Amino acid sequence: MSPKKQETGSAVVGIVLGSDSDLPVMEETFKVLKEFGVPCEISVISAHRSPRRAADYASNAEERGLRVIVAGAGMAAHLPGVLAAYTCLPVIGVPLQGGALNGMDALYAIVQMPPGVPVATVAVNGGRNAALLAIQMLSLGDPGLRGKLQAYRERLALDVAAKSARLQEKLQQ
Ligand code: RP5
Repeated sequence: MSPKKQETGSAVVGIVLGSDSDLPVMEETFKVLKEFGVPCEISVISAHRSPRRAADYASNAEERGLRVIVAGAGMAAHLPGVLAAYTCLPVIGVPLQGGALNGMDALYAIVQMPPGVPVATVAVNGGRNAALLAIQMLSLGDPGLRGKLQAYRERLALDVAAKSARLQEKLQQ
C-alpha cells in the first residue's frame, strides 16, 4: 500500500502496518485521528520482509514532519521496536491478535523493549487507544487539540452516566 494521506497539510502521525492484513484493527487508529482532525498517513512496512524500508521510513520520519509513529504488528512483532531504533520520535506499538499465540507473542515482543529504546505499548488490538495516546502527545503543544480531547473525555463521562441511568431504570421495571 502506498502512503495514504488524510486532511490538509502534511502528516504529523505516521501509521505503519506490518501487513495489509493488519488494516481492520489499524483502520480504527486512522478513523480516530481523522475525527480529531490530525493529519496522518498509512504505510505498510515489514521489519522482517522489508527491513531497509523500515530503516528508511523511521530515519526520515522527523525530517518529513512526522511527530509520532503508531506501528501495529502481529506475531513476532518487531516493527515498532525497529522503527524506534531509527528515530527519536515517540513510537506507539499496537500488538495485533492472530497466529497460534493469539496476540500474546506480539504483546511481549512490543512491550519488552530493552532499556534505552522505549516503545509505548497499548492493549492487544488497541488501535483506538494508540490514536488517543498520539493525540495526547500532540496536544501538549496544541491548545486546540487539547480542547477537543477534553471534550471527548467529557463525552465519555456522559456516556457512563447515561449507561448507569439506563441500568437503574431497567432494574426498577
Ligand atoms: C506480521 O505478520 C504482520 O504485522 C501481520 O500481523 C502478520 C501476518 O502477516 P501476513 O502474513 O498477513 O502478511 O508481520
